Amino acid sequence: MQNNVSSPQALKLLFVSTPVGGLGTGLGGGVELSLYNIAKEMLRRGHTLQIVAPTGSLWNEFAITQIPGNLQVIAQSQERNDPITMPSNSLLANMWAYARQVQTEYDLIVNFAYDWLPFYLTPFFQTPIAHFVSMGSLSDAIDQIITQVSKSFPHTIGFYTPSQGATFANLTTPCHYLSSGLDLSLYQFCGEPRQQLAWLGRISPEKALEDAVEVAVKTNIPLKIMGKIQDEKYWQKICHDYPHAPIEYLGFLSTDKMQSVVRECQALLMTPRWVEAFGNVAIEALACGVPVISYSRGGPAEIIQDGKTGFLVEPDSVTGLIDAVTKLDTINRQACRQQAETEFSLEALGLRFENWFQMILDSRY
Ligand code: HBI
Repeated sequence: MQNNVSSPQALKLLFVSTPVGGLGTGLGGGVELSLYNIAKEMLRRGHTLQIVAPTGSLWNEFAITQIPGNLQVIAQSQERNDPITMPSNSLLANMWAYARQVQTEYDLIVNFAYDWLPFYLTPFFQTPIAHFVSMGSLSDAIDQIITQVSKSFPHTIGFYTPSQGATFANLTTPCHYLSSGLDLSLYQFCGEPRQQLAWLGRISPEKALEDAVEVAVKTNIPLKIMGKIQDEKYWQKICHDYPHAPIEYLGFLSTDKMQSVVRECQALLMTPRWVEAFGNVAIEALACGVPVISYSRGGPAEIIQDGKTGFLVEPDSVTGLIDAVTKLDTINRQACRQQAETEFSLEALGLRFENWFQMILDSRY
């Protein structure tokens, strides 16, 4: 008997990763964490999964097909109307050539790359492709191809947040907002912080680490910095400009080591110069009971409950950040952990992705 509600049957999923770095190197930023958590939750829910990722990927919990080739230039470093560039022996092209070869073994392919090619290839594939878009609009050529795919393949475009989706001006068809989620058991609550602040993320100009360093200088509160140095010159400039800042760079740490530092901080500072698509680091902090002080821009503005689990500050205002730091004792750290449990559990994330995947498969016929 045909049941009229499409119960989510077990899917054979192929995840194709970002071409900017191996999984586990930190070069993929928030989308690495998202891919990890979604993969873990899909397996827990009984689906089967293969990941295609660059050679040099470090994860060992999943079946990963490692593909060689030259990394793609990061999209943030390009100008909006730059042409699409492809290096010789393109890793991105090699990953998608592999995906094409094996596509019939899968019910659905999920693209995690913020690159023109996978969108362009969509009509040439028999197996449907779900595109998880991990940043806001950055490039005219990528905007155009995303709009084209969203028209021809309804439901196949997914974002973290509505504010991220809104940066793509001409998107008309229904898009999906998947938010994010974490394995909360990896994050331990701390009720009594030390006198220190945290900053987490790829060290790259769009993250405006210099503003957080300025807060450390002006408040003389030590700042613990963690994340991959993506732009070495940018990092050296910050060190040169603020020689006496009370900052400590701890490197790109494992989740366990990172949370053991963050949980003891009074707050996480987020200083996005761009429209942050989500801000996975915000929910990592909340999971430890750490309030988040962020510019009111993009994903963080949809995550933080102003005055309750952190503070939203006028964008690019360092004095606004400093004012918020002085108000931290009004925040109940339990409320921060509670919000992570209510809104950002892995179960909630898995259900959102499962529904999205089912919607794509159901809308094919
Ligand atoms: N740039 N070209 C390109 N492709 C990506 O997949 C990509 C990127 N820059 C950053 C990035 N992915 C991730 O760090 C963010 O999506 C989180």
